[in-house]
Amino acid sequence: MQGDSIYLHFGDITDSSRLNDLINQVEPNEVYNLAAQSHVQISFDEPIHTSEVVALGALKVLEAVRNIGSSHIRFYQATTSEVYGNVEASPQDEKTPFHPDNPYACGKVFAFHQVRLYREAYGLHASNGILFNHESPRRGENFVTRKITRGLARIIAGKQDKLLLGNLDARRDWGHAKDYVQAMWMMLQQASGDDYVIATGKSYSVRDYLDISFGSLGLDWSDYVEIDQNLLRPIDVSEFIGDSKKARNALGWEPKISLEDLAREMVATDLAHEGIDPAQFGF
Ligand code: G4F
Repeated sequence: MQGDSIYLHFGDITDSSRLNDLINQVEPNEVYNLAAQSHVQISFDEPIHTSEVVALGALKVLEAVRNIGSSHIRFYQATTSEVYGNVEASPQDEKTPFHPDNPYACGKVFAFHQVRLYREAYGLHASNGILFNHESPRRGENFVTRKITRGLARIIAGKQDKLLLGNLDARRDWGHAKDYVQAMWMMLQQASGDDYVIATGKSYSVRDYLDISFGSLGLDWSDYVEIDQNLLRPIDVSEFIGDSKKARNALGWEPKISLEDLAREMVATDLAHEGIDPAQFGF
């Protein structure tokens, strides 16, 4: 598929032969592996599929890159704060031990070590970006930030009365995807591959995010939110908070967009999606 400046090639991350063909055909300079079944709760329901995509999928891309035998290719792996699980250490940095608490995170730990191994054993320019939660108006609707802003816009539009959520006490270090994508690119511009935590260093609860987004329209979320026991996970990580000192020093990276601005952007986009002019609410 062709656009103005990008080509989209179809392929399945679990299909090694297709990955090999594509890497040979495209001869990329940089490969970013962002492919995943990335929903934590779904990974409890579909652990095998999740592992095939998240763990073996990453290894298959690495193999395709190694097979081409071309030393100029730089490889980025989307690792995640989920690799830390419920650890005592806070904030988490590159030296914090891994304790994955769901099938998705277990797959990501496997992939992390394969990337490190390919770097050390084969000299591949390969980096793990240990990215904490990153959101934008393009976020899938079954992740909590977007579920909240979509639900809020639908409430304003009169299309739903209630918003069903799970654990409101969970705390996450939420940044804006735009800032985080820049960090991914910066990693591949370095002389050699390495592992970097990318985070804001601030943690907020789901309740805080409700306060910010409903508050931006002058509403009290407790009038609309109900807890659905089915949305509680077998294990949920209570708090993530990242220390990205290494990335700040080595890459010169820092997050620019606050959680308040991110939430307002998401609320405004979802209002517009419902045909409501965000300017009505002072946006
Ligand atoms: O938005 P979430 O589903 O994101 P989660 O589980 O933190 O994972 C996201 O970020 C990770 C780090 O970058 C990625 F690796 C991963 O792929 C994904 O992008 O849930 C955030 C928190 C959780 O504690 C969850 O229990 O919100 C809580 N929550 C409460 N009610 C809910 C809901 N999460 C979802 N998805 N839906 C709810 O109704």
